[in-house]
Amino acid sequence: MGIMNDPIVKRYRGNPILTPADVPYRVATVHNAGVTKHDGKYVMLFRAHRENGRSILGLADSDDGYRFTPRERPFMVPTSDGVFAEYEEYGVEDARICPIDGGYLITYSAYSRHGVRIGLARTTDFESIERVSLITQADLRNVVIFPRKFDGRYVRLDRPHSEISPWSVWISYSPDLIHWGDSKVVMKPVGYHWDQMKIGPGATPIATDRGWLHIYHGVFPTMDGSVYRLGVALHDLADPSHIIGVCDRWILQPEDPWEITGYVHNVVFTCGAVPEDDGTVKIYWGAADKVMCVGTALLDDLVELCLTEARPAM
Ligand code: M1P
Repeated sequence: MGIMNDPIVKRYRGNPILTPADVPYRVATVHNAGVTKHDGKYVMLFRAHRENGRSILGLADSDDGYRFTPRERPFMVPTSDGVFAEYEEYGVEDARICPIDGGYLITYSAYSRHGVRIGLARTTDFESIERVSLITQADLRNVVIFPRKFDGRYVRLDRPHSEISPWSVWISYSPDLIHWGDSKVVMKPVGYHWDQMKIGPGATPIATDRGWLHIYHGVFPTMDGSVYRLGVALHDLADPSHIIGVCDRWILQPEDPWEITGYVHNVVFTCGAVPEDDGTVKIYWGAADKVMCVGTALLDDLVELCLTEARPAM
């Protein structure tokens, strides 16, 4: 672990790395992007509000993971085809990318008059996209799929909400990406902690030799509105329903001016992180629901925090 007062996540000096002004079509925000590496290059699938308040997904490409060039046109807009049309009417949001089976699964929030549910789409090349299925009912979002199968089944973390058990993280399993079940709760907000109000899955989990590292978001209510921060949890490698440890402190909080003030104030929110060969991880976050930022951390440091500063998962 580095020097005691060093930040765990080192912000890139060139933040924010993507803003609405960089996009060649009209958008009010650029945030909450899923990011992955495809053919050695970085692909960022960002959410953008149109000026009617509804969201679409845009794509930006990068050679180095820091300087991104948005494509000329949006990548995914609400469809008018088939069963998806009714459920995407209000927009598509907060995509996560899971590399698996030689391609990429994309989970995204589909908003409509019926609430928010999760759509699953697939691509092999980030040129075309195939919608596969709507994989949750309403009022459930933040779905990340593990980039590996367990006993032949896909595994996901998700975030339902109920008055009795607010905004907790659950796990579910599927043989075919369409039918999901064997669900159980794995992690809950803990009273009088930085994430006491709600938690939600963030980036696609990353395999390390000591477990799956999951970077999640947590929310604390204040008299000045909610504060969104990022934290880490470590899941068992063979059985991801078992959480080895949740770090008791956050790893990132709103500090830069564009994290404190924006479309929604005081938000850092991740949908993607990319592990690198040198043991670092690039963590991408939406800042104040308005722009995209990136920072780096050592994977070993994040894992260590889950082990040495752990609190129970529930
Ligand atoms: O405005 C902050 C975030 O609020 C929601 O997140 P969640 O319900 O998971 O806490 C989402 O609208 C998210 O997109 C947004 O960044």
